[in-house]
Amino acid sequence: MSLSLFDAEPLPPEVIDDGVVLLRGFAAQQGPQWIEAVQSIQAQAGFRAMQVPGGKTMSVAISNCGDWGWVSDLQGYRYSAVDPQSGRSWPAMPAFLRQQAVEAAALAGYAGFAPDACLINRYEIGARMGLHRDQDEADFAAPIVSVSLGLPCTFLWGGLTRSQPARRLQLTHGDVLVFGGASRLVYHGVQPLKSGWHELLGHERWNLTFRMAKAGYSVT
Ligand code: MD6
Ligand code: FE
Repeated sequence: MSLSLFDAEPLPPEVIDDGVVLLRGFAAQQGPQWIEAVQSIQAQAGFRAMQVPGGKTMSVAISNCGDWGWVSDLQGYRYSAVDPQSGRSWPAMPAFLRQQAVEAAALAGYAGFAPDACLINRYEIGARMGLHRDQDEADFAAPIVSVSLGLPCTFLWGGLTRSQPARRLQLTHGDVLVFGGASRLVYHGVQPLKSGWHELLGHERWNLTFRMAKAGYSVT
């Protein structure tokens, strides 16, 4: 029997590392709703290339929703309450996205996750993300919930130091990686997107990362 995109069952949680859980297929059944939500955000705050402090331009295009959005320019990285392109607040986080992210976090053992930011990355063929760690958030006790849509990618899962060898992890449409605990500051990245075609997103991969940018995390 072959399963299509729309009837794929989510698989049991898989522990990747200390504090890191992969929920394969969590978002697959509702893929079209995820995509619709991102398109509505995109209509208000379009994907754009960002410069890194060194002066280069990222190959991944970025947008945000929620109270805070991650931005990068020659001055550095930070969370901003306004979209520097429009001067307006970022689009509100759609309730569907928030609910799904909170549910995924809870399934992974992180009750009380309350995201105030969602960074959205768009990869075209060849786009990549170098090894980095996410350290611009206020409280590293809070996990990050990462959702992959569209074309598959090879995700690099390193260690707490940059020089530690990285494992390769395939992330495909609908996979959700919940990333926290002792591994919250692990180095990670994405290899150049290989050419391919996805029935919902064509030549693209989208990644959404839900974060607690400014809020403190408590499990109550
Ligand atoms: C991506 N993700 O999957 C890039 N960061 O395209 C990340 O950089 C990331 O997936 C923090 C936590 C989870 C992630
Ligand atoms: Fe990251």
